[in-house]
Amino acid sequence: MITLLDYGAGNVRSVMNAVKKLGADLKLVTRPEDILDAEKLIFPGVGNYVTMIQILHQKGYIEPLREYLGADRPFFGICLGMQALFEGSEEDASGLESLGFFKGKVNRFDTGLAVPHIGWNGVNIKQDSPVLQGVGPDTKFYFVHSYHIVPQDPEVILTTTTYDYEFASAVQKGNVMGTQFHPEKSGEAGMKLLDAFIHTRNLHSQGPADIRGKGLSKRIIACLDVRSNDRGDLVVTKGDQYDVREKGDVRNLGKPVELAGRYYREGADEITFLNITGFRDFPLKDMPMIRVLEQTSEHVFVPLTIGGGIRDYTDSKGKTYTALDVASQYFRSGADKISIGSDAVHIAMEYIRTGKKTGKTSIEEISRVYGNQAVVISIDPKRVWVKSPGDAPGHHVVKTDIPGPDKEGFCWFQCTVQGGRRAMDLDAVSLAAACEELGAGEILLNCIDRDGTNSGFDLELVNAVRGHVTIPVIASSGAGCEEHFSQVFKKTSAEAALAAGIFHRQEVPIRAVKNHLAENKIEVRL
Ligand code: 1PR
Repeated sequence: MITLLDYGAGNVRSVMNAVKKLGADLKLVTRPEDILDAEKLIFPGVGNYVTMIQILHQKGYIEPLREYLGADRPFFGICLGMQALFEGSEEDASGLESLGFFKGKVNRFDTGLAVPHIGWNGVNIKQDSPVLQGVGPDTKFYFVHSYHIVPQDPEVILTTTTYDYEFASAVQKGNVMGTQFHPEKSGEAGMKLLDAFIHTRNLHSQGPADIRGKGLSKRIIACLDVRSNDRGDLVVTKGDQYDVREKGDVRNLGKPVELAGRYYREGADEITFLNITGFRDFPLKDMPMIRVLEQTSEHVFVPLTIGGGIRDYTDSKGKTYTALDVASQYFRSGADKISIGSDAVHIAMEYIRTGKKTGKTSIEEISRVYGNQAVVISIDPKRVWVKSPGDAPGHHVVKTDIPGPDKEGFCWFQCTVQGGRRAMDLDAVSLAAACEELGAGEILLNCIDRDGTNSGFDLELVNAVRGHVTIPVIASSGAGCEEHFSQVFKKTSAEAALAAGIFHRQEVPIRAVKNHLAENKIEVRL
């Protein structure tokens, strides 16, 4: 029997699904007494540290947790659930006490690399623990965080990980352990680790170890554009420069849950669902994407992103739903990140115009509650060619090697809303930079000109945006062969690359992309 401490924020459904899949019974903590009654306790923390500590205090969980830990009973803290074991975090100015089981603090990454640290990274093993059976130099786990622990006592470090510098990525003392990475999002490797925690009687480590792991991988993301076709079936579709109709019908490339399952088995590092008509429908109305997420997260143990229609909404009866309500519903259903498209453009334009943060926009509210790593901005830009930078005042203009129809040598990347239907007076670079300031954690950079063309990623676009943000950028649109992926990783600093058509049509398997990247000395999770 596993007891799960769910304090009500973030995606705990994946942990629940993983535990169930591993054959254990599950009980949720609903009262402080449930903590002391637990046989084995898992504490998955996602989101914002301050919110977590406040809730632990409000619910009266701090003292029973301290008693449980003090008695060396089996405990597994994931991400924030591990950070809570320390004495406090730089993220927390509230002054509320943390669990303080381990001496040391939680600090923000101090690096020139992208923060949050997102993706699959290796671990250097420091203790011979039964939970790490089978973990080796090639094993990778999924990380998503901006803060990391700094334990005072090196003996409690179970693993370290290198991201610019080496930081402690897991701790263990007796039966109490925690990982910064998410085993429930780390595919087979993560499931093995959870299995060992659940099914091993004596978790104590057998002494020191010294195994070195590899570095952060470039991520390969499979994207599923989802909408209802004219018969009302929810299908995965795919556009050519955003036009998803062929001879009048919406292209149908398969069923969302089945395809997501296939991509998981084939080695996708993440899966993204975009509800492409979400801008005009209210996503909670008949909740089709919620069922897709619930069903997918039962058997897919890599991160899931959902986009489309995340904005404030008033229904016909005058009831208002905030973007945070919509996002919360998605997180509860199994999403790890939400992606905001059209709303982000409106928010950024207003922010750039006034220079003021209201604290009330979808980006600010969702990142405050769930952490900025949970907020992705999906950008749908189109090229606008100009003869000289002066022809596009107020926009980021780049010199281009792809001349325009009248041999123009410069261009800017114009943002659009409503699935590319409406062009706005904002460029993609300004949008990305404004959204980062407002609290976004990642950029999904599509490209209408390249979408569905198989002609390769728009490297100039990726470089322009990546050069103006410090958060990770996912290059999207145009992948046609393995070489396009090595090209985007060699010629830009994109952290991830996303593709749709070539995977749906089974033209290029995900494994072939990864093997090609590995042959080209680009770090990937194989
Ligand atoms: O504006 O917050 O409701 O979000 C709507 C979301 O739906 C946005 O993320 C927007 O990008 C997406 N979207 C809207 N219309 C379309 C369309 O295609 N008609 N799809 C659309 C965006 C782009 C990628 C595609 C890549 C890779 N599609 O998702 O997967 O271009 O394709 P490829 O590898 O085949 O070239 P909101």
